[in-house]
Amino acid sequence: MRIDKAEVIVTSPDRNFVTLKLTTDDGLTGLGDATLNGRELAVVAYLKEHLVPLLLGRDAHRIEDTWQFLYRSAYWRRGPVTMAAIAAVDTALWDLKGKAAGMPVYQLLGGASREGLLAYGHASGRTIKELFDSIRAHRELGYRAIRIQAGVPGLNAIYGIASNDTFEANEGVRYDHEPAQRGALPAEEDWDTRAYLRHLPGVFEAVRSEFGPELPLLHDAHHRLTPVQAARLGKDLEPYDLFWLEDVTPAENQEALRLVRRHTTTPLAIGEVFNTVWDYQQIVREQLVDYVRSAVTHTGGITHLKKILDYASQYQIKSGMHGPTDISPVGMAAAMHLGLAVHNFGIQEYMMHGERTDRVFEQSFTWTDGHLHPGDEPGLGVGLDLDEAGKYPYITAYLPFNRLADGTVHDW
Ligand code: KDG
Ligand code: MG
Repeated sequence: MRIDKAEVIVTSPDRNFVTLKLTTDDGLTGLGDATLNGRELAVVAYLKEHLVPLLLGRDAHRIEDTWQFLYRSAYWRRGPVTMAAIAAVDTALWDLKGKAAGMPVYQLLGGASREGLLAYGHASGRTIKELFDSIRAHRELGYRAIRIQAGVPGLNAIYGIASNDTFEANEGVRYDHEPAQRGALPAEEDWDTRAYLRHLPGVFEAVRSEFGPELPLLHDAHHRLTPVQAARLGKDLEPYDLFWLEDVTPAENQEALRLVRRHTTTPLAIGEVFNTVWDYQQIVREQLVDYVRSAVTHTGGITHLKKILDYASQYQIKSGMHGPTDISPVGMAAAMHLGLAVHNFGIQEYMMHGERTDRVFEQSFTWTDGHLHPGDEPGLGVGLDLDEAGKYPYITAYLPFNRLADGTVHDW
């Protein structure tokens, strides 16, 4: 089974996606997600200019060897662009191996460790009333775990709070199919950490008294706090029994989490911007977090993320794979196969894709009672309709950024 053809497909149905499609000499095709939100074309160039020529003629069965070859032979290791490109190759090779074997990928990874994957969605609101509406709408969609993001009085625009347009377009479900905004320049938002820290515990108090103690609740701080601010937030949220508090401090400094951990028992999650096991070395060894947030798409594929999860499992740390809409249906399927197979699955983030995206990518996963299952099609169980994909050319889009009241660019 040799790789005969390698194509990079860019499409923008509800948002931009980059997909690698490998075709073998015996006619099988495999797909890999290479979408890097806001920097998509850098990965396209990396794949087209540097990896595709290396792949042609290779034995598609040699997944580990191909991974090591692409990673080590480059000399320049790690980084989101490199690791998203390698992830796409790796994922497409697992898809091919599954099709060649006539088995879903999770079977090749050891078989199912559970019946389905508990998933959480994103409820948000600028006010408590909007937030409650959003939580109710998510429960009606079947979600059994919910991330809570809330507006802060005095701040105009905060990342993760869906806009009015989004609210209306999606009939009350505050889903942002395009968390990056289409446009030539990134949008500017505002931020005030003290106002946020004062406001958030009251939001969780209100949510717990309305929805009771059972519902698993999560929150994402989007890397905006110093260690001591994060420690305080973790303590203040302890009465509300969070499933996790995510990305409290900027991800570069792993030591920051020591201080946070010393002061709070609120479970911590981090890692959606990490790319390799080395980013996790210290925080896993010192048990500074409870969940690792890496996606297959941004962490070198199924092969490498499985190694991270196996390492984490030695320290009772579980998976919490990143699954916003910028993870394509191919990346989501890869996450579901891996999550079903590993023992230390924790929870899966799942923001539903838009209808146009679902027409471009034919999918076979199921969503039952708040749980995902990748289905039993051979490989990943995702197809790509090239005619549909061709209708939606790439559109420049950036994630927003934020400034403090005095104009300083703040962490994100
Ligand atoms: O591309 C980045 C976004 O998808 C990310 O900011 C979303 O933080 C996020 C999350 O937890 O899904
Ligand atoms: Mg996040």
